[in-house]
Amino acid sequence: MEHILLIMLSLLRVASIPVGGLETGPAPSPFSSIEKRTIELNGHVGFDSLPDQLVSKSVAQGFSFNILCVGETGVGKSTLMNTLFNTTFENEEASHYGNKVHLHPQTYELQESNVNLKLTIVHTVGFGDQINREESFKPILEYIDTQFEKYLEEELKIKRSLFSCHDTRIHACLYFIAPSGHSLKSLDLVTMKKLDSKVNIIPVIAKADTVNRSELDKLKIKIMSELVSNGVQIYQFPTEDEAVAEINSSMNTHLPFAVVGSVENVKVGNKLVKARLYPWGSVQVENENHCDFVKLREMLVRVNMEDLREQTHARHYELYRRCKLEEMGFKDTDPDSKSFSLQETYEAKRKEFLTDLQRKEEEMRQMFVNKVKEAEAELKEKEKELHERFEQLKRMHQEEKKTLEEKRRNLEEEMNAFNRRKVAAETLMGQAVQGGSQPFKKDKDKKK
Ligand SMILES: Nc1nc2c(ncn2[C@@H]2O[C@H](COP(=O)(O)OP(=O)(O)OP(=O)(O)O)[C@@H](O)[C@H]2O)c(=O)[nH]1
Ligand SMILES: [Mg+2]
Repeated sequence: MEHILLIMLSLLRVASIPVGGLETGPAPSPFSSIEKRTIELNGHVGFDSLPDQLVSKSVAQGFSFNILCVGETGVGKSTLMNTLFNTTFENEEASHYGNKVHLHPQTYELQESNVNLKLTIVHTVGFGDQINREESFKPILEYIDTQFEKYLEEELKIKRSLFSCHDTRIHACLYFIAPSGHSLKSLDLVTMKKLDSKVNIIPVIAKADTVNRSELDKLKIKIMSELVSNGVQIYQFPTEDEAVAEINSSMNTHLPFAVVGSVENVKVGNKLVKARLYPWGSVQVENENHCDFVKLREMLVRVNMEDLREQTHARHYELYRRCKLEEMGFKDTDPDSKSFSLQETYEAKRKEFLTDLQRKEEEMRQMFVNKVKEAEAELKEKEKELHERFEQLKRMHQEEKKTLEEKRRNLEEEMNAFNRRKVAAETLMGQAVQGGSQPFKKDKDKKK
């Protein structure tokens, strides 16, 4: 809640910045009612260089592109990335014994001609290795959302640096389908279904050299029909732009691309080519009769890289941002269809937050009082028990005292009786002594 309020506060501040505000969807322009007229220029002014200015500015800024590789352990993700960018990225083989899926991002600075590209490759590690795979998609979804969240936070800052900050949002998700089997596994379907509203999914059949031509054709058809029947939206190469419409619409029919990866250079004829060598021949990665690797590279890197970046921002990020802001209580219009007031929403949220805080405080106080009462009752109970015990001991003690008292009295009486007998005996003895020694002697003998 506090977090939401903070974001709202920064949004409020951001909303007051008149120039270069949020990159939101189309807002009603204050100039829309102004009548526009077309007039002829009498000579060259120079604003036709605007596209060139944009190009040189973009080139100077550099570009970022982020690829997410989702696929089972050992399906060929790292090899394909190395083949695609014609280099050797740092790769570590994943273990099959991880207890959950995690994501491993790595960023590289690449340069081609004078264009700098900050490339981030994110691999899923341990995907498909667990016995229970129900939760396998979650870490992937969380990773994608975290990148959107980071961008949104940057957007909501007072001092924003959207151009210079590293945009880590995923632009393309290469989903590696294992070539074994007759169609998609349920793990593939569930994962793609969960990801399709978050990222541009390009499905690829990995290690396509392990399937023969007719089986591969059947597999492609089966995969596509399963994706359609399960309502999974994969990325479609755009056909609006005339310059690429033809190639893109033709490539859409080749999906999912059946790819082969290799970093091995093999001599074929008198040329060195990337290929996989087998005892019966070689599979050339860049030979379109052998696999669709070239089609994938053309579509992903050469033709549609910018569209993938744009779609990520305009479609997937926009959806994330809209849901997030709505979740926080923002609307474009209020229930009476009046335009939305940021100040009012902020006040309403603040009030809601304070009421919530008060309620929680009251709950905690009540809880504390109850706890104290409980402890008090417990103590009272203990005290009562102790008191009863004390009374019992006291009674026992009194009874014992009484018994002892009685015994003492009896003993005293016995002692008195004894003393009396002793005195009587002594008296008798005295009289006997006085009465004569003979009888006394006789008595003495008798006594003996
Ligand atoms: N037949 C065939 N083997 C391939 C292909 N691509 C990769 N391999 C082999 O498959 C094995 C695993 O390849 P990696 O690229 O390491 O697979 P990965 O998906 O990155 O594996 P982890 O990162 O450990 O999940 C290696 O022995 C590769 O040589 C391919 O297109 N065809
Ligand atoms: Mg790997």
